[in-house]
Amino acid sequence: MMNGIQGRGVLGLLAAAVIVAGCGPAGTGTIRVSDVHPESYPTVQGLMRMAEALEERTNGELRMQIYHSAQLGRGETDTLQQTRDGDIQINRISAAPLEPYSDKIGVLAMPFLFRDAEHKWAVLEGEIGDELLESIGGGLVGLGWQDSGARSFYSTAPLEGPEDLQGLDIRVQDNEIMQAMVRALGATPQAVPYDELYSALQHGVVDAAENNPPSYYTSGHFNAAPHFILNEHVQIPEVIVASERWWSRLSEEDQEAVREAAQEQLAYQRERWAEMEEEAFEAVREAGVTIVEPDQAALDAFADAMAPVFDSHGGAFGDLISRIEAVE
Ligand code: BDP
Repeated sequence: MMNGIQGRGVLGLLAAAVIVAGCGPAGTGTIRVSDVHPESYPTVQGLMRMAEALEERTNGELRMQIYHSAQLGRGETDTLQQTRDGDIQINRISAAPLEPYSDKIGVLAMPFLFRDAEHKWAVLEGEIGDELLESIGGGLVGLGWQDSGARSFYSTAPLEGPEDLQGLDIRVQDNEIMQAMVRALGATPQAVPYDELYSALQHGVVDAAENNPPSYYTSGHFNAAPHFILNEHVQIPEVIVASERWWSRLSEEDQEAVREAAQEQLAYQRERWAEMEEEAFEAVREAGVTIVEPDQAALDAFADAMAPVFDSHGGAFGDLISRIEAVE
């Protein structure tokens, strides 16, 4: 079968080249933006706010077209590759699958790294946060953060503590530290793209997974895995990244405008996040989900069970972990 480009002739090839560049003549054009979540989800809402800010700053020259609901690919590892290639110009992804694109950002997947949400934001909005964004490479450029709360485990069977996860097949993101964490719990990590996880839970391909309450709710996972334990083992933020291929063609002014727009959406995104978290808890409880709030002993048991991850993976981050811990 003839592919699209072959069928187009010389003019078609030129048009295709413009599409591959992802941008029309210097500084103009539509920016393809990817997100796995549905339109009403706080990450997409944040991107919409960023789009408004960017249009305003560039007098309508840079427009973001947001492809939400995983329209552009099969999971984030896939859309990250497309971003590298320049087919997607901006991607909103979790920091977890960014692990191979930075020697520092993986630190955010360390279990119980942050004392609480304030500590996390003091780190992300401070010097270390900038350092982490700047550390992103491999064809990507880090632009800014979004809130993603904290991740907890959920399962098809009741969960009271870490012992209930032993022997299970647990879906984790594409991230080595997360895989090590699940192994430390005596379970088997399984890589399943986010938008295929509902079916994997439903059909028993995996027994359990972990995520924040808004994702648990909007993905419908609560229907297939109605036992949620609020153990909050990691607080991995969301990241807005750009394709370097596209980025390097922008004028300095436009780069500045994109960076500022990415910064500007954060306050709004965090408000939407807080609202969505409440909504998610309420909705899943109403649907009959059991949310177990573990006591201190159960939380300590999770932290103890996951502690080996610091020995196996912590050393790679040098003094970054202690610098994060020292942030007030
Ligand atoms: C959600 C993140 C999304 C990830 C997903 C996952 O917002 O970016 O794709 O988790 O677990 O919380 O894959």
